[in-house]
Amino acid sequence: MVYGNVLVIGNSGVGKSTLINAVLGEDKARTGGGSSGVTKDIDVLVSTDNKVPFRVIDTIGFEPSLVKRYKAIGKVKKWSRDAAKDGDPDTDINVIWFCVEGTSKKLFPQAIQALSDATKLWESVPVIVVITKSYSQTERDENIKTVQNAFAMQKKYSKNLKEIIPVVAEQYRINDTVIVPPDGIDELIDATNRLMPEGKMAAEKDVAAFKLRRKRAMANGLIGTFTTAGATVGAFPMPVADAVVLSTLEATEVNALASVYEIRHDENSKEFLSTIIEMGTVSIAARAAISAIKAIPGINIAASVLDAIIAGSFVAAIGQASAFAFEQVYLGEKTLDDLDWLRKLFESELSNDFVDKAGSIVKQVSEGGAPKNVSGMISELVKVAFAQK
Ligand SMILES: Nc1nc2c(ncn2[C@@H]2O[C@H](COP(=O)(O)OP(=O)(O)O)[C@@H](O)[C@H]2O)c(=O)[nH]1
Ligand SMILES: [Mg+2]
Repeated sequence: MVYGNVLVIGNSGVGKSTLINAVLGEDKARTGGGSSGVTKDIDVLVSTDNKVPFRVIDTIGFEPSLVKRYKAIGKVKKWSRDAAKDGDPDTDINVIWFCVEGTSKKLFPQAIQALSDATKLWESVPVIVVITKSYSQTERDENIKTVQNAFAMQKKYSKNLKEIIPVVAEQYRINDTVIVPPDGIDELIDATNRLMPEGKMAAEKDVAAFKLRRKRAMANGLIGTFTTAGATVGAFPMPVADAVVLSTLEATEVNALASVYEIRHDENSKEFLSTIIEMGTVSIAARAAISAIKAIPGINIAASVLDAIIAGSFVAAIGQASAFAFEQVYLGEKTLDDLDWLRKLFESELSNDFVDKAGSIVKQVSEGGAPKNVSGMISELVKVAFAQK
């Protein structure tokens, strides 16, 4: 059984593939440069019969040329995005081996910078720095210190550095009589196994954070679209009463946001969803907010403009408050039974703060004279005023 994945990165030619073969105990990875020896994109490697209990992912090198390096980083990022999207725990990265070449310690700081850029998605995954080709015993301490210093300069990332292990993956012949034997491979396997449980939890945390960021981005996109639609409904007289069109729009918005946060329509969610719609459209809080905005002294704008601002603001505020409520349920902080909490949330979202924001848009538009593209301009103002901080 394999129970984790190790991502191996480092400049090309540092000895990643040779290292992987030494760890797996067989020649699985292509080595040695030249067109046949270069790993293309990404290779996912396992030992025969899974003797080594983790998968190793060999990557193309991080070339010294910037363009090529960004390409390599892009491949790693794409792989990580796809893996996270699949939601398959077996495609998480649990430990990262970052390979630097023992014979070129001047390049360590630059190489370690590239590592942090390429592995942002796995911001909590443990890192082992592998110093490859550590043929010279006397340079090992100096090399370890250089790695530590390079990490110390990266405040955010330094907590991920768990081990620095010098290795010789294949025996190295210095001259006829001096041969450096393989070294450090067992230590690397042991350290990787030891870090695996921590790496599993870190990967779960990072994937959860990634999914939440995507949900927030999707929710914000939806709220923006519905806000524009709301301002448009408010700005132009409709054959049907605006209130009817708006509450339909708001209900559609709330349902779309619910599905972003994986809240399904069923008996459990029914009351939660209807409470949101009710609070957002017919509640005392909502009515009070509308009267308060209409009563702002000294406003000098057409009724349709005022309606557009109010309608857009409601759609934006309901969207933001629902997205917040759904997120709390999604994260397990609240349940679909917490209706009192939900009512209070909407009451507060549609009270003073709401009137302040919508009121300031009213004043801005009133002072600026009648805008040409009423709904477009208003929806932009509303989006800015109600954007989630
Ligand atoms: N003797 C010896 N050669 C090594 C070692 N590590 C890498 N090499 C050599 O360095 C070259 C590049 O290694 P490779 O694994 O293909 O690097 P990669 O591009 O990072 O995958 C090859 O010629 C390897 O044989 C080692 O530990 N010992
Ligand atoms: Mg290689």
